[in-house]
Amino acid sequence: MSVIASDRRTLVVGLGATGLSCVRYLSGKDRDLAVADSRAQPPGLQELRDQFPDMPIYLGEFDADTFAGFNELVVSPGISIAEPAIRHAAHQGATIRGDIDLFAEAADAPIIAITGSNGKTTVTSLVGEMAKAAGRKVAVGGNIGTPALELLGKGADLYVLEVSSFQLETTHELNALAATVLNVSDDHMDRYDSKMDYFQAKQRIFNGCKNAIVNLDDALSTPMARDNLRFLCFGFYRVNPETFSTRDDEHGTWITFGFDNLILASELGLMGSHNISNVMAALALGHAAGFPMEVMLQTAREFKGLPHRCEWVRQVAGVDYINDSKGTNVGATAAAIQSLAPDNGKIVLLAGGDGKGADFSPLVEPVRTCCRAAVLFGVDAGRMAEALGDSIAIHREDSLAAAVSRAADIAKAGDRVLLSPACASFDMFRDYMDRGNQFRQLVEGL
Ligand code: UMA
Ligand code: ADP
Repeated sequence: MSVIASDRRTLVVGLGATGLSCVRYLSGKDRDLAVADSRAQPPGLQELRDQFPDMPIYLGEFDADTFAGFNELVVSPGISIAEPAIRHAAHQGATIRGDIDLFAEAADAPIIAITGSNGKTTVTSLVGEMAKAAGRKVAVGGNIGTPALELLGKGADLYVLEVSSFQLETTHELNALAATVLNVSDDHMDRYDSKMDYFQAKQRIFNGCKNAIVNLDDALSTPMARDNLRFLCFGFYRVNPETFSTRDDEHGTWITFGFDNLILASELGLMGSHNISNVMAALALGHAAGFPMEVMLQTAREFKGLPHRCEWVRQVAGVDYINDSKGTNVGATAAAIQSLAPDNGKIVLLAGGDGKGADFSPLVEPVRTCCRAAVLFGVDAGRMAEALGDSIAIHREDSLAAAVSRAADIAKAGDRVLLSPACASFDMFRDYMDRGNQFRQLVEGL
């Protein structure tokens, strides 16, 4: 072993998809490598043993002395850097990094980066489609699914990354061509001490960025440091130069750029006002990357959205059933309710699960004005019922099946039954997709 190698002792912390991608990327680089995971049987264990039989692996509770033996920790997003063993190693002088940090250092093409409490996956997918339509060799990944490091070395001329606040905690300089914080509302409050910590993690997306895409409707999306940054803005009803916005006329609501009308909201493949905001963000990101406007607009016409996001399932007895299982925080559910409420008081909301420590009070107003009733389930149903108070009729059920059947009894023709839980699913389901799929099956069976 060379002197240089023994001087660079790197511990990859976490053996899920990210951890494995980091090991693959770092192996063969000049350093000693080991892996730790607090679980006895992490998902990537067999693959690691097959591909790297000699790699030291530390399983079970993190040990501060073991961690302090490394001078670089590459921490997976599922693990907080506030873990005592990680803090201890940092105090001993270890560098704390993450996969996005490694990616940024190695990226050989411009990066478009998207974070925010809600809309990340929709905007990331839409920008990816716009890039393809513009003839770019685009690689799309990050929090959306494929770990960023697995995008490298495949000849991409553009990277589009969805980045979570967890990933940003360990990212130093992303150096994005264009980056955005779409919006900030409470999420992951079980991981952060305060909303300020969550906000500060998201702000790191702008480190080294050239074009900041700013949501004028959410002050928390504005970069705190402005040096050498070009601003491109989006927001409702703020027609201005260098701004994607909206205006109404006799034809309906237009999306505009500067003083020009671009496309009617009714032409978009996506539904709901929150998706108009997502389309404006995608247009701004694509514009910063030089995509032709007409190509982007055609993509926005054709892009129909993703499953489990305000997805229409079926109409039964004049009632529409909508699957928004990916509505996993209060901001998402508030947006879904408001976007889908053509007539006030005609939504029967199905909500609940693990609220991740969030304050549910921002739901009170949309629920009061837009919903006929709420049917609640899951571990935080009681806390949510307490927050909603007597704003509308509230029912509690022990299972999703009972909740769907109760909602079917309550809803009248012309209503919409909306599953938008404002909570994580892990208390009752494998993940949000499992929850959405079970909802679909229950609705098919009505
Ligand atoms: N874990 C342990 N001990 C460990 C390591 C992990 O208990 O030592 C647990 C974590 O607490 C977490 C789970 O294992 O519950 C997975 O953590 P991980 O860091 O190994 O996750 P990966 O499999 O690498 O997947 C991660 C993202 N997951 C998380 O941030 C929790 C994936 O986003 C992402 O697609 C993937 O990297 C590729 O970039 C998922 C997600 O839920 C979809 N993201 C959150 C969200 O969107 O709200 C942030
Ligand atoms: P993310 O990847 O950030 O979770 P998604 O695009 O998957 O975002 O959308 C998840 C949910 O968030 C949607 O089902 C919808 O309820 C809500 N949502 C989407 N876009 C927005 C937005 N711009 N503002 C508020 N809520 C949104």
